[in-house]
Amino acid sequence: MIEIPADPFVFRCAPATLGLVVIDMQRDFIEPGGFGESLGNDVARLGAIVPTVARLLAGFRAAGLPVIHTRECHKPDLSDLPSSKRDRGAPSLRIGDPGPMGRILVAGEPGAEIIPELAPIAGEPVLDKPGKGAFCNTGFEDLLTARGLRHLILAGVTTEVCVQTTMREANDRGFDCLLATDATESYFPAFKAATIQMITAQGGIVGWAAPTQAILGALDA
Ligand code: TIU
Repeated sequence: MIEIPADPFVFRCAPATLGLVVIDMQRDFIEPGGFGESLGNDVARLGAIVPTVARLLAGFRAAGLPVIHTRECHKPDLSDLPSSKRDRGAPSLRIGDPGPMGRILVAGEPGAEIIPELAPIAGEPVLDKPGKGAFCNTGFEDLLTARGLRHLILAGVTTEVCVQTTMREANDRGFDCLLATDATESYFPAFKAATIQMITAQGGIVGWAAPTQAILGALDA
């Protein structure tokens, strides 16, 4: 049994049902010149968690536990991009436009790739998702179920957008989820803090939260 000291109480599961989901650690969000910056964000904050996400990944790999990566991106013909998502607001670049790292958030373009420091290894699924959450128009639930996974550790960016949306979607589908608090980040510090609070409030209404060291310590034990 794996027991992770967590907020609001211990997160307990059998190793066979536990997986790590790393959300959208893509160049478009983390490196200058990509989608995140085009939305007016300071992307430097997100790069700071890369070593911590790498430690979490290494711990799961060393324990022989499954890792799943996601990427927010769209088909080159943009047939999976609702106009509501493309046309929102007045960004300097829209999804599908040519940018410094290829077409913004389009599958196969350099900007849509996971940053090299956190590259998936052989056997780790990489799920392309057109939404903020990982369950919208993907086979994510089937992928998890086929592997017998019921307990998920979530990491990645951004905390209140794709990570929180995925965590809420998973929670509603019966998965127990724990957010790795130092392996996730937001362009807005207050939003990250609020997300952790709203997830763990009310007895863990959405799930659990714990730092990477607590997770790795439980995997080692
Ligand atoms: N991956 C993800 O969170 N997509 C976003 O667009 N996040 C923002 O915070 N903009």
